[in-house]
Amino acid sequence: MIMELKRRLIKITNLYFIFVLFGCAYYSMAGSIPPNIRNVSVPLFVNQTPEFELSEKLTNVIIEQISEQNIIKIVSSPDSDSIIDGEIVSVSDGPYAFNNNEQVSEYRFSIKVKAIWLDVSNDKALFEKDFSSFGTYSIDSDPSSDGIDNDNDGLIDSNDSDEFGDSRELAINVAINKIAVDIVNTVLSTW
Ligand SMILES: [Ca+2]
Ligand SMILES: [Ca+2]
Repeated sequence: MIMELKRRLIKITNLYFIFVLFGCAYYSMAGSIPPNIRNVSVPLFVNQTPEFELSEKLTNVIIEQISEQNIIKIVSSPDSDSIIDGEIVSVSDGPYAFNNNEQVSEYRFSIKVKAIWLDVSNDKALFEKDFSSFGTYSIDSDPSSDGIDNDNDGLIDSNDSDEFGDSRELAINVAINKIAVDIVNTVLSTW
């Protein structure tokens, strides 16, 4: 019972923290938006890697974040006065943790992305930056029973409703989400 309460509290605290984070950032930038930037387009990121569907996933999460947080109006490319353009430069899978027998117990999926936010009318970069992130997974077990906090939210396995399905796929989604939040935060802090 107490554990359950504790878990809920952690989940609520995390949500609250995210809300505060975006809430504050949104509040503090009010009035300081460059007057010529009224909207943004986010074309599909270029994928330089052989990994499938990364561009679609990443571009979609960025667009989702921007509209959910009501940061700036999203329009299609030819009409926009700013563009968030990017490319997925590389991905890699490597050992992350070892067990007592010195065998790999956790792997790490890493992703590197280059992104630029362009002020179209002034042909000027509002930011140009490299982003990287990772997600961890175990190859021999299910994310719901691998003992790993796959999405790093403080909840593990059956205590976390997000931990299910293919473990590497989950690690990829975690890495993609982190990059998207990072890019959106950079947009917010550029103002
Ligand atoms: Ca897990
Ligand atoms: Ca978790």
